[in-house]
Parts: sequence; C-alpha cells; structure tokens
Amino acid sequence: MRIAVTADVHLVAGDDGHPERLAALRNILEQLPTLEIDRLIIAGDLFDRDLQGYGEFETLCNAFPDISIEIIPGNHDPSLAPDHLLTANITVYSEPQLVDRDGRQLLFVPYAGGTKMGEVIDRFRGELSAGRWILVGHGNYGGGLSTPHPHEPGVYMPLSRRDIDHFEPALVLLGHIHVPTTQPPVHYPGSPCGLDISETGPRRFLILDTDSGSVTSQPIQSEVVFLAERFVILPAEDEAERLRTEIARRIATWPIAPEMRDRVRVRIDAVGYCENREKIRDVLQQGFAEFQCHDGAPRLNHLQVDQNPQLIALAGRVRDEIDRVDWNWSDDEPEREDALLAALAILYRTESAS
Ligand SMILES: [Mn+2]
Repeated sequence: MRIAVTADVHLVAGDDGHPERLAALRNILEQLPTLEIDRLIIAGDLFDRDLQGYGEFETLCNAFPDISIEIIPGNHDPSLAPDHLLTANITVYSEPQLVDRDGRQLLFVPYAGGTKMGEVIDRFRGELSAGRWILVGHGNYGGGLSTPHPHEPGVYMPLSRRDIDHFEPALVLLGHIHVPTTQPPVHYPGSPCGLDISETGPRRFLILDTDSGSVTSQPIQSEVVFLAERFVILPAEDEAERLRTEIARRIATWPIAPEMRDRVRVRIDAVGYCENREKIRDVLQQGFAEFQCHDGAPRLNHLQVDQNPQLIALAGRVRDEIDRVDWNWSDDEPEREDALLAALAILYRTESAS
C-alpha cells in the first residue's frame, strides 16, 4: 500500500486567506488517483489557527470522496478534534493511536504542548515491532537539523536521536519544519506551498510505501514558488556586465521545472557598492523580466554609490583574493558573498549590509 504524506498546510479561513495554500493541497489530492493512492496523511498544522477555516477544507475533501484523509493536530491547531470536521472521508487523531496498514504499524502522535514525543511513544513500547513501525508526529527532531524554524523559535514536542535509537522506528514522518527536510529515518514533507517569501524553493509531498518502509518525493504544482536572490555588487567599470552574467547563472541553477517557471515569485536584493545605481536596477529588472518580482521591484536600500577610484581598485583586489579561497565548507560556515560583504564593510567603514 502507498500512502501520501503532507503537513503544515496552514489553511486560513475566508476567500482572501491565502488561496494558494488550499490550491497546493488540492494539487496533491488531484495527483493521487493517477498515482493509484487513496490515502493521505496530514501531519499537523493543517490549519493556521485553531477552530477556523474548516469550511473550505471540507468542500475540498468532499470533492475527493474516495480518498481517506488522516489528520493529527499540530502546534497551530492543537484543539482539532474528530467532531470538528464533518466530512465522511476524514479521520482526526486527537489522541495517540496505533493503527495497522497492510501489516505495517503506524503510530499517530498528535501534537501536545509541553510533552516530549518519546514520552508518548513509551506508552506503546510493548506493542511496537522494533525496526518495523512508523511514527507520524509533529514537532522538532533534535538530531542536529541545521534549519531552525524561522517563525517559531523554541522546541516543540521534541523527538531526540536517543528516542530513535531506543524505540527503533523504521521511519519517522513529521510536520512542523516547513522546508522539505530529509535526514533518515526522519522526513519532513514540508509545507505544500511556501507560506511567505522566507519559505523558498519548490515543494513536494511524500509517498510512503508500506511494503518496503521507504518514502519517495512527488513534486507539487503549487500556484506560487517563492525564491530569493541576493547580489553583492562591487564598484567597477564592468559592474553591469558582471551582474548580467551572474543573474543568468543563478536562474540557470534554479531547481524549477520548466512548467513551474511562470509560478516563480522572486525577491531580488542588491547590496554593496556600485558606480551607477540606476544601471544596476535596470540590469536586475531586465534579468528577471520573465518572473514576478516579489516586492514589485528589486530592493536596493543597501546598495550605495562609490566613485573613489582608489577604493574601487582596492575592492576589486579584495574580491579577487576572496575568489581564490576554497569556500566549499560545511553548512554553518559563511559563504563567499558573506566574506565579500564583511570585507567591503571594512573597506568602506560601514556596517555590513548582510
Ligand atoms: Mn507549521
């Protein structure tokens, strides 16, 4: 049996409440019949707030009566209960529950504030088949994921590496982190549509195969894909030409399928120093003309003008030096552009614009 998994849809009530989120969920449901899947798990934060937004969701579910939808509450909708949703094909687990799917145990652990996931799992320890069972929950995995939740600092219903070693799930499927994240055996499907410009990149849902106990990713055709590009500009005669080349290079590396390019909404930042701000703005607008610009125009608040020939020459030499360094470091290290910005701040005796 194959089961689709998503989380963190963050539906908002009303017609003006982020229709792209509901549309992304609809896209998942629309894909399922073709994939011969008739079951969808939503691992928490289906709703952005407690006790609202049910109507639009019910209407959507009614349009897919052959798909069974299983939901756990998340930290945004912790009160969600079975009697809140009236559609026949929905199951809400407001209490932890162990269910069997084709000989595979799935433990649904609804979000509960002030609780650790291990405490809940422990109540089922006698029933769990080690190395075989699958956890569905909502919270933080403490095993060293380097992506903290930008909107929600703090720790929510944590699952530790020790819990995994101790209880030996075959797979862990979690909601809470909105960026699609994979750190086996833990998988966050991520939000089906980025919630705002801070949640960039294309989106996916997961397909769980209960036979093999493995997951695969399936792309979501969301209405919006947020992206952000920041350019560090150095004053130079060829500053516009350099920028033009860099824009083309960046766009070429976007992980965006051709049919999704018209859904891109990109935030464009230029920081640093230039000889001609107007020209930089024009090059940015031309370079991204094919795409929707998130803020209406490139943001140049941190781009300053420099016409001091000595500083310009010095800045060019600093860039050449920085270019020569091998920046292929680990995740938490600064990137080449961060180093360049910090160096420029020293040269120009200003606050770093990063
Ligand atoms: Mn969430």
